[in-house]
Amino acid sequence: MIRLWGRSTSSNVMKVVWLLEELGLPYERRDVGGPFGGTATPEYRAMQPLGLVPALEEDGGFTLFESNVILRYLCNAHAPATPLYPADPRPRAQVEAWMEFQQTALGPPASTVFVGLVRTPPEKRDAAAIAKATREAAAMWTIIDAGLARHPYVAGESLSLADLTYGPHVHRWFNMPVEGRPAAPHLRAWYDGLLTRPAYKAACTGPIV
Ligand SMILES: N[C@@H](CCC(=O)N[C@@H](CS)C(=O)NCC(=O)O)C(=O)O
Repeated sequence: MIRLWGRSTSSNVMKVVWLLEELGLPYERRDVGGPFGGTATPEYRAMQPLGLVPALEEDGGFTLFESNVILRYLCNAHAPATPLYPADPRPRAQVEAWMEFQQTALGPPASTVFVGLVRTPPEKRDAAAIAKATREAAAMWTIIDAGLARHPYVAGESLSLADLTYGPHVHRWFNMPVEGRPAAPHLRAWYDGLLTRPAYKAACTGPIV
């Protein structure tokens, strides 16, 4: 049995839930992190040393952390033929490059914007920090938009793990009260396409909290 530890409001949990739903793999999810707590115990830290979510656990004592690594593991272990993670080295590397871009380039400013606008009370917000992060996130989304002008999905011609890593963030980007959001027609069209996928809708488009 696959057990996913992590609250459903975490973008890093959402992407894993989306994959599990997309692949139709049986799993159970346990709420930990944020208001649920439960991530400071020695047992949890043995799975995720920083006490973050998600963590994956399987029968036999196997555990794993880092959401993008979990995505790759699930495909390798449970769906080795899935087009979401191509076997051919070149398309696989393209998928991995855009997954890395999500973690390192888009993730930090996107997180600052989200936490600032959604999880911070208005009187405590740092408007300058939010504005700066918004500009940085917009620049990263503009790069994704340019790619989506050339091919229908983030890493190429078909849906891949790369798309899954951006899915939770694009829902927030288009639905938070972001000031100065640039026009990104290809990004918008890609997001609208994702919204037609039941697995994406179920995993990534809940209330933004
Ligand atoms: N690089 C890690 C980042 C994990 C992370 O930052 N998770 C956040 C939620 S998105 C977290 O655990 N926040 C604290 C909490 O929920 O208690 C990953 O991708 O798994």
